Amino acid sequence: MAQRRLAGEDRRPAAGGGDVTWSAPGRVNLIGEHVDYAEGLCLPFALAERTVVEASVRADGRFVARSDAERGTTDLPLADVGPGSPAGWAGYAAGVLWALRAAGHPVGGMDLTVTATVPLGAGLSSSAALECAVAVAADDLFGLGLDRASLARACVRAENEVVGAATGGMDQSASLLCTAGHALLLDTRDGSTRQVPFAPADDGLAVLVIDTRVRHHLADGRYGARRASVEKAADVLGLPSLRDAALDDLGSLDAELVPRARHIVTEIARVGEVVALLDDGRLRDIGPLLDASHASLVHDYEVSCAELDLAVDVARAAGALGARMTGGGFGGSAIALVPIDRVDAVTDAVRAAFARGGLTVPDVRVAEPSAGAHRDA
Ligand code: GAF
Repeated sequence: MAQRRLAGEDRRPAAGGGDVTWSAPGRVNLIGEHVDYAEGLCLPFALAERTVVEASVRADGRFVARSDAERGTTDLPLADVGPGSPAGWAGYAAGVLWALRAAGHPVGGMDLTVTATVPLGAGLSSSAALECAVAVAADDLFGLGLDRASLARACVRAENEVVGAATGGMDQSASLLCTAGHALLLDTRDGSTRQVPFAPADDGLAVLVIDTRVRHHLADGRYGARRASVEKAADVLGLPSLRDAALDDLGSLDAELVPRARHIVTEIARVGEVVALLDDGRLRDIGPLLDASHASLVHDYEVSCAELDLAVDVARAAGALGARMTGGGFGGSAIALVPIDRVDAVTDAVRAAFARGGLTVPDVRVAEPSAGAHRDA
């Protein structure tokens, strides 16, 4: 990574001296979409693509962060960090320091240089990867000794309160808690987790990630509108969340809330079914559940888009066992479960279909279930 320096800075190296980096991964969610703000179950796994921060303590109480040309440099006193400030990408990073301080932790100024291999806006949690890399760096540099759940909470506050995106906590938990060769079964009701062995290659399979290159932003209102519907539905039903709802309960809801609530109830059930199949060593059989999840996100939750649907349809026709959009939707990425000997055929078919449609050709890569956030060196 770049080893650039800011001019005239007031930096102290980490204990042990020299430059130290921390990194955190992006994620794919295998299933359990848009249920993390309804106390539901999710099943993400970490990608090999990571955001890396070279970080050190600053004695002058400033937050100074630089990244590649697209993201630019931010420099402000930590005391000026708060809701809406700084705007843009740096809010995710500075917001973590703000949230840690708000929780009473002794966090001071920090200098950061950020590099990332997680594509931005691709629905692969580039924002959470940045937050989580900063969180583990701050935890080490300021000797906080916090557990991963506490760090995840700080990252979620950064995103909700400083950036203003009303997201749930799945992405931050995935980035902090995933382990290589596993998917993370996350129960967002009580925060409990279980590592579920997940090594598609052992079954002759691969999970393809198809980045449609349609960019989305979770603070643009559509995500928040879905969350508000779900919270309203729970309220009308007199429940703390839709985790406790059954399909039979939904008849008393206003017509426009019924499909939204139905997605939540059926998606949580699908996660349970997928986990049962994985526990049984039957990864090959989860395809229909991935397909059903996508259909629910298209018709009931209405968070897909034409490009995601094209990717899913073409992948299936070319030999995928199942496919679905992953992440917040409205663009971003789809995943497809593919026999290894069909990876090239599915990749070529998807790319060719987009080219024929005059669309930007997607990036298609095999996802490797990878490690969560850690100190690198
Ligand atoms: C985005 C959000 F950040 C997550 O909290 C989650 O709701 C996801 O969309 C949809 O499952 O990634």
